[in-house]
Amino acid sequence: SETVRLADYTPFSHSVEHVAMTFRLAPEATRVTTRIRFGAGGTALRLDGEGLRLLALRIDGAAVSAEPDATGLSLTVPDRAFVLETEVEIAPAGNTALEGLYMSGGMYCTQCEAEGFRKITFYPDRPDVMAPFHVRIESEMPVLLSNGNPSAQGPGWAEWDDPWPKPSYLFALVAGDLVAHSDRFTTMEGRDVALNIWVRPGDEDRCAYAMDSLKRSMRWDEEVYGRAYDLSVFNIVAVDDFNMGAMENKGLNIFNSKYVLALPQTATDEDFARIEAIIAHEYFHNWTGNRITCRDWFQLCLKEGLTVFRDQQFSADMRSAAVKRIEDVLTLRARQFREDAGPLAHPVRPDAYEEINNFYTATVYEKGAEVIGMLKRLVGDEAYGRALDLYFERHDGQACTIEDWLRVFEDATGRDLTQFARWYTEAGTPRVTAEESWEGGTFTLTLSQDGAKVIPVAVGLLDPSGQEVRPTEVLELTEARQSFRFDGLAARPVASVLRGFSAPVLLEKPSSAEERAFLLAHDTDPFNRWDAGRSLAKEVLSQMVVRGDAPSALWLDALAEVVLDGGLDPAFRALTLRLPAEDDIARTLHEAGVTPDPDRIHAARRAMGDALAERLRDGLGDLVAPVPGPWSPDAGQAGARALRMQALGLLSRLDGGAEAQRVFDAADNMTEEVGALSALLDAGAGVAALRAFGDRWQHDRIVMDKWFTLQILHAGDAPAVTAALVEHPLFDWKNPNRFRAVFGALSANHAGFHRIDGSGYRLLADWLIRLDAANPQTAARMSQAFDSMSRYDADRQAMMAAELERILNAPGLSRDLSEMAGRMAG
Ligand code: BAL
Ligand code: ZN
Repeated sequence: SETVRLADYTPFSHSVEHVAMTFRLAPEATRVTTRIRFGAGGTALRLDGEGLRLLALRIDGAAVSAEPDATGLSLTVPDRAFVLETEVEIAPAGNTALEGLYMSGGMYCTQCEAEGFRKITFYPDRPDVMAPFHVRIESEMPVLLSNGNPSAQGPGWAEWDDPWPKPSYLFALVAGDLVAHSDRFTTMEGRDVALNIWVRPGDEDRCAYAMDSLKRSMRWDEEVYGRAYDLSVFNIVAVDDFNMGAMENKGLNIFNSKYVLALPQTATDEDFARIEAIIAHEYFHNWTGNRITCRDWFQLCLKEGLTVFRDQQFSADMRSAAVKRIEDVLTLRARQFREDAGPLAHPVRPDAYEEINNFYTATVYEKGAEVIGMLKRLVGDEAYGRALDLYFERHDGQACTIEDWLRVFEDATGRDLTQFARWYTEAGTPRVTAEESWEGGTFTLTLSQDGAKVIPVAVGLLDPSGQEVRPTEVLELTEARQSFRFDGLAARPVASVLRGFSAPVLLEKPSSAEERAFLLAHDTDPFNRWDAGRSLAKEVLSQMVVRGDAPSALWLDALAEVVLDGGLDPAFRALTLRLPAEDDIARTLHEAGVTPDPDRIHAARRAMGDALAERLRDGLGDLVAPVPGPWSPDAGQAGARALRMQALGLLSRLDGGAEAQRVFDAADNMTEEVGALSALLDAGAGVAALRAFGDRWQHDRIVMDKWFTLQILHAGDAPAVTAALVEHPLFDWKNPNRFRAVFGALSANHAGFHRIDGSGYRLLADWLIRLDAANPQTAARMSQAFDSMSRYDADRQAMMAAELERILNAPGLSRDLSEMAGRMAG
């Protein structure tokens, strides 16, 4: 396969002044006519195009004959402005890859990012070619949608006009038998905007939360970033078969239905929070991504890192900033640190790829957002605001690079960001070491790093009674080793380092268990308070795995103190109660030079939970009491339910699941239904509840995904349970959500996936090979389960390597999966 390199970037030969398209929709033979007005640009024109049957080609009205090759069309064109017309035929019904124009549940829809538009028509399918589009759709379907504003319609047709120049990856078209949940929004500029969420008939009562989230997102972007919406209509469509979470097409966002549809009975609190975040994320892209886009796909983090950062800010404002930060760091460590530590590690701005779809990663998205958070921390909130204003002013309508982005900050602040730019170009998680000394009233903190980056390290100091004696200050680590002095202290302080997780680094700070228990009890920074408990728990768990120790009383007592403190936010207490994941322990052990044994890790984590249940025995009754008040999706109630469900899981270890069964039977919301079912499954008492759940929800695709996931996640022998479930009539493997529900759960069941008989590895590889023939993008994404190979013992490594080899030898393997398996096989 060919490698695409950042260093090889060259601008496109021609400008595109305008695009007019006509779609005559039919499942097996859709006709697409495209009329492109090109500016002058020389006589050689190369257009992308894949799987298109070319029917006609005209230049300035005169027929031309040309033969497309496998990836596009090369033409000789006039050395002046000209109009190119093409007519092609495509077959959306057979498109199982879900890229380009395809069908889902009887409706037509599109997914063009990153390179799907070339499966619709011949075009310069690259983000730096931007043009206004006019689209005509002809179809018997009642609802016909495209980007921009509606311009005209009649029986069997509709026309749309998008005045904002956009790259082809933001093109979208939908045609279906749909109903809308509608509302209106008036922008701060006085524009009246029609808001519609389009769903299949019967789903319209499940859109209220997504609509509410949309309106709050629109207001928030006006208030916080000064950005208003710019069309007369904003459409969202829910689609069941979708490779990603959602897509920010201009004026026509297309969503995976699980991130739109929600009722208290069908969606958990986590689902509600994710819907709010993804609705916001796609909406925010209208400015960070659409109005200002990427010059090339190497710059993907320009829009994704920034837009994730913005949706994180939004969720923090809507909910609890402290809890949101902890959740984001949990995700970052679980996904991005893992990625950075393995064969798939790459810089936030990669410099080479074979298949760009493989770079929609935790590194580009989540680390990309962390880099922006660091930049904001370094320059301060006020300067960040000025820099963003300048970014929108200077680059509106352009396709930009990370250099443009950093230049804006340099110009707004006068700061040289040459060293900071390394965060974009160097892969890997930096290690920062903190050492302390105390002499004559002066506390010295010495920080060192294994690289040469600018690292903002937020630090605060507490006195021995737990009072804060130095508020949070951002230290800038720019050298290999630097000392920072704090004078005039009456007693040796306890340092709280890397507050708020001020940089995405591995912090090594030699400190006693007592000191961490002290921080868990007293730190005024909620993130570090939680993280002190986390690091203590990891240490205890590691010692249980390696030395067979019992869980330490110090940890149990310190944790009980927080969990039983009714004055603390229940969401925070619930997070503190959450034990480190087995995969996280495996990574931590590996980093410490210990080969992780998945069975021992699993057993130790169970023993840890049992000990915790014993320690909290007297308090669990109160903690599992029903959450008062009518159900609401807000952060307060969600936090209370999270704590209740954590406690229920512990109680089930003591009562065999009796209380969980009562909660399950009485549940009127999905959070408690799933929480109780999980507790029952863990207690080995879930057979009846699982059957009841399946009977109740068998007609609901989104809920049934949970039914598949839960059984595998809580299975003793996950591969065996998975192997049985793929025979289930509802296992529709071509639906990405269902495939992920099953095989995502298999790889998330750490002990099960890594069974020493190799059955987990084999089963996943079998299905990746099968899925690859239908949907390479999702197959490649799911193959990432193998990226932790090098952590494990020689037997497991050999078995994983053999499966990767088997994948690589599969006939007709896609570029997507071939690149991923090749990188992981080494
Ligand atoms: N642009 C792909 C989907 C998203 O990040 O919003
Ligand atoms: Zn995005």
